[in-house]
Amino acid sequence: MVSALEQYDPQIYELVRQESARESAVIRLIPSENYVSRAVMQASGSCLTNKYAEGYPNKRYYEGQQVTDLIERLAQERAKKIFKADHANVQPYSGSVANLAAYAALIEPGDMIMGMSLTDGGHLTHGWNVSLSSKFYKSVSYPVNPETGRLDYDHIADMAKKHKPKIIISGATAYPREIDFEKFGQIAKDIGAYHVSDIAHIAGLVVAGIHQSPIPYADIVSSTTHKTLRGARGGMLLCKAEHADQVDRAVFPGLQGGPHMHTLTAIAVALAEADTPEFVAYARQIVKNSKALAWKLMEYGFKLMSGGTDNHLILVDLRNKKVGGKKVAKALDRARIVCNYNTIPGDTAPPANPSGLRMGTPAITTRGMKEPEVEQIAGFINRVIDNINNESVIGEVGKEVLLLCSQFPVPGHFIIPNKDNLAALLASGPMTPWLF
Ligand code: DSN
Repeated sequence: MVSALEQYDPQIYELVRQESARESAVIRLIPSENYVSRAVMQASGSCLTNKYAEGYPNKRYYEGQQVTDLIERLAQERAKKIFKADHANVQPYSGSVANLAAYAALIEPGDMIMGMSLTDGGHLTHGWNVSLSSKFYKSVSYPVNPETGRLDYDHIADMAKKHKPKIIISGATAYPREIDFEKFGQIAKDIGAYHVSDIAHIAGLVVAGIHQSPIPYADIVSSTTHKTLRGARGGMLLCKAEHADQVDRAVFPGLQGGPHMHTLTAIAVALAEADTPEFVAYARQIVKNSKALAWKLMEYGFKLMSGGTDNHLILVDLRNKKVGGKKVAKALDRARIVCNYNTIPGDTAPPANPSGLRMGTPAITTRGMKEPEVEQIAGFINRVIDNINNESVIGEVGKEVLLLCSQFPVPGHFIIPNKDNLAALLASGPMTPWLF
């Protein structure tokens, strides 16, 4: 595949090569990113990209589905097995579409939904005001407790009784603590609402039994397939048998046309990978690494939202460091440490330059890094922030990051910093670590 790409489109080939090198030569701390296996990549780049398969197995609108039906059934069965769900729809193009399909399956436009505030850690599609989810539906957002940084279930219950939403959404994109899905289920039940749970971030931890599963307590569970779950990028819906037809109709023909069969095929591969003891060990290590990162950063004087983490991510409050999140994220990027700036609960700074940094450990765990490497990374982060205006220190940290990366190859990538190219890499400028 690579040589064909090189032959027919050398420009794009070179850019793919550079991205591969970049991914190998940085510490990837964006909690929603990961590295898929070579098998997942191979399935994603396969001939399944050629096939239209509108509909569902045995109910398609195009012929030639002898193979696609088998693949989709496998993906469905694998998803049902690892999540212990009655029904799985593996067609959503993304988590955002999956969330909209979950709402469309259960309520009518104009009804009310209630999800976590985006600035406190929710997602755009949980009813945030710039998202279509707040235009199709009325929406109200619940905050985290500003003192503890944690979900306040009594307050959420009070809000539910006051606003009477038709759907209560649990789940987050920047919440470092375990979510009590049973409580959410009860809050929804008490007001006769549906409970939709979005486990996009923590799906891999749920599969591994490290985070409580919402399956027994939610009407529909929505997820992405790529974050901790480590598959190709896509979405998925899991639900009780009673909602299966509505869910399927909401995805197709409600919101989508033909599923992206190459992605669906790659997701099937990842679901099999997730059904192994190695995956459980990986998921456990994600949390150990996240806790190690939290503790070490706190030792360096960093303030963490909620004072720590139970899952794969941490949210750093930079206000005591007197520097904005954007400046820090960009300096860390120059030191080859990639994370994202993020709002923190109660942030008075604008979302384009908020007071927080979000960091997570799925990708470095996939590379095989453990607590000693995480402590080293925390040291790098501390040095960069202490020397935020000193490009020479930032460059030095970048070189040390590269040395660390050279010991932990990225699965599925054809370029890594290694003993043959490391000297040349270290000699290259701090801003161009991947141009080799
Ligand atoms: N964009 C994802 C994240 O980074 O958390 C959420 O969809």
